[in-house]
Amino acid sequence: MNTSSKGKFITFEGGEGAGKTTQIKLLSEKLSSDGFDVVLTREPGGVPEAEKIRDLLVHRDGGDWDALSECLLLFAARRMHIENLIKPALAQGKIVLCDRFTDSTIAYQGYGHGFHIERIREIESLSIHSFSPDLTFIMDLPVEKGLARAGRRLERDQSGEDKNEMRPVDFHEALRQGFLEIAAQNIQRCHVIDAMQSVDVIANEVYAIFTSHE
Ligand code: T5A
Repeated sequence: MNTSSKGKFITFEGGEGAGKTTQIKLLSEKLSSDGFDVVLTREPGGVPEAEKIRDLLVHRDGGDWDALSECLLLFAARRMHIENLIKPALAQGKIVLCDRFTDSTIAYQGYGHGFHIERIREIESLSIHSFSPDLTFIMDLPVEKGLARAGRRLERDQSGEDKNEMRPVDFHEALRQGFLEIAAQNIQRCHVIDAMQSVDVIANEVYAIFTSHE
């Protein structure tokens, strides 16, 4: 838990095409116009060292990694991100908005790929001392809707990233279940958002939850 800082650490989570990127940008704009100092970042990535690891994992630049290696790489990237960007920003009283964090590792590597969750928690404890967000939005929608949205977006931007959206529907159902279980286990921190609503309705709900947490 982020207990030692003046700022606020807020994460957005969910399956493919859930609308995290859309909402994180809207919240960032709103908070900036309210006068907050906002840092927008993402995982895996956020700092140069971690962006290199993103290339390895998301673009599959250099081949495939087994489950333990993948987890170690994700937490190596996360540790650099926390130490070099997140903690310094929080110490300066900034609001850090992050697209994905440890909940994604639990959902994707744990629930999705079947790697032991207790093992992931051990690596989390060792590498980042279980540093966690103050507030998390979990964007939830039916799997087929998210994949349809992500597919349309991919056709438009041709990002070339190796997307988990290519995986079978069962994988995405397990992810969705995983995120909902994480939310149920962390009711103070996590807020499940119905991502089938319009962009504006979701943005208002997210902002209202943010202000009620201040
Ligand atoms: N990963 C990551 C792991 O396996 N383990 C980990 O620990 C971590 C941190 C990273 C990949 O790495 C994996 C998970 C991922 O596979 P990413 O960069 O986070 O990937 O990208 P994705 O999760 O694939 O994110 P997407 O960009 O696909 O989805 P978003 O950001 O949730 O959705 P967004 O905002 O881009 O929206 C998708 C489309 O839907 C539209 C948008 O305009 C866009 O076209 N849209 C809506 N349409 C209708 N109504 C709404 N309310 C809408 N909101 C958005």
